[in-house]
Amino acid sequence: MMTSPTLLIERQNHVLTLTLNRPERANAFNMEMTRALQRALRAEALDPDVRCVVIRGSGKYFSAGQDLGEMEQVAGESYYRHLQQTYNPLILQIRRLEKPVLASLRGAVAGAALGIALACDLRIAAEGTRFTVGFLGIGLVPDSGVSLFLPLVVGLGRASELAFTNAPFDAAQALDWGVVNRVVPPDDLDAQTAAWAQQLARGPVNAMGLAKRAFNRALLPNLEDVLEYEGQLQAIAQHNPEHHEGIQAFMQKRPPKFD
Ligand code: T3D
Repeated sequence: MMTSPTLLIERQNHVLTLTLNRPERANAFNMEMTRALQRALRAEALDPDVRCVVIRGSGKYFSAGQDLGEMEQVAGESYYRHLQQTYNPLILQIRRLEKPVLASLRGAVAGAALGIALACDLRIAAEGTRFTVGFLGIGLVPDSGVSLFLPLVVGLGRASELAFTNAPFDAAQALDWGVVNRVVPPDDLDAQTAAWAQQLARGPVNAMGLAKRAFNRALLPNLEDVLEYEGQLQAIAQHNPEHHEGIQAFMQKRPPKFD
C-alpha cells in the first residue's frame, strides 16, 4: 500500500480516520493528496473491518479546496480532464461507499472541500468554522458536486446567493440551514467526532449502506451526470479572463476586480 505524507491514515475500533495533511497550504488539495485520498477510499475504506470513515484536516482548517498555487500546472490541461481525474471520482467514491462517512470540520471549508464535506453522510463542525463556496471568487463554476449538493441542502435561492457573492457563512448558520448536523466547541471537536464515529460503527452498518444507496437513488440519481457537466462548464470557465483575474488576485492577496 503506497502511503503519502499528505494523508494520515489511522484505524481504531473499526473507525478509519483520514486526515488531510497539508496544513501549511490550508490542507488545499494537490494531485498527491487527491490521489492518496482516492487510494484510501478504494482500499482501506472497503475493508469489512472498517465500519465508519472520518475525513478531517490537520491543523487549523478542514481544507481550502484546490491548491490555487498549483492552478498553473493544472491549467496546462483541461480542467474537465483534471476534474475527471480528481474530484469527480472522489465524490462518487464517498457517495458509493456503503458505510457511514463523517466529515469533521474546523477553520475553513472552501471550494472542492465543500463538495467533499457535502458528499459525506454527516457533518460535525467546530464553532467558528467558515464555509465558502469559493469557485466564483476565482471566476470558476461550482464543481465537486456543489452545484447539486448545495441547492439540495440550502435551497436554490440561497445557494445562488452564496455562490454568486462568495460570502462566507459560519458554523451557526450552517447548522441552521442543515449544512452541518452538529456544532461543538473547537476544543471538543476531536473527542466528539471520535465518540460519534464509534457510535456509528457500533450501529447496523449494512443497513446504513443500503439506506445510503436508497438516498442516492432518491435524491442524487443524476450525480454522475452533474459531475460530468460541471467539468464541461469548468473547461469553459478556465479560459475566461475572470478566472485569470481571480487567480492573480488570490496570489497577490488582493480582492479580484471583475468589471
Ligand atoms: O480543474 C479543477 O480542478 C478546478 C477545480 C477547482 C476546485 C476548487 O476548489 S476552486 C476553489 C479553490 N479554493 C478557494 O478559492 C479558496 C481560497 N482560499 C480562501 O478563500 C481563504 O484562504 C480561506 C477562506 C480558505 C481561509 O482564509 P483565511 O483568511 O483564514 O486564511 P488565508 O490567509 O487566506 O489562508 C491561509 C494560508 O493558506 C495562506 O498562505 P500563507 O499566506 O499563510 O502562506 C493562503 O495563501 C493559503 N491558502 C488558502 N487557500 C488556499 C491556499 N493555498 C493554496 N490553495 C488554496 N486554495
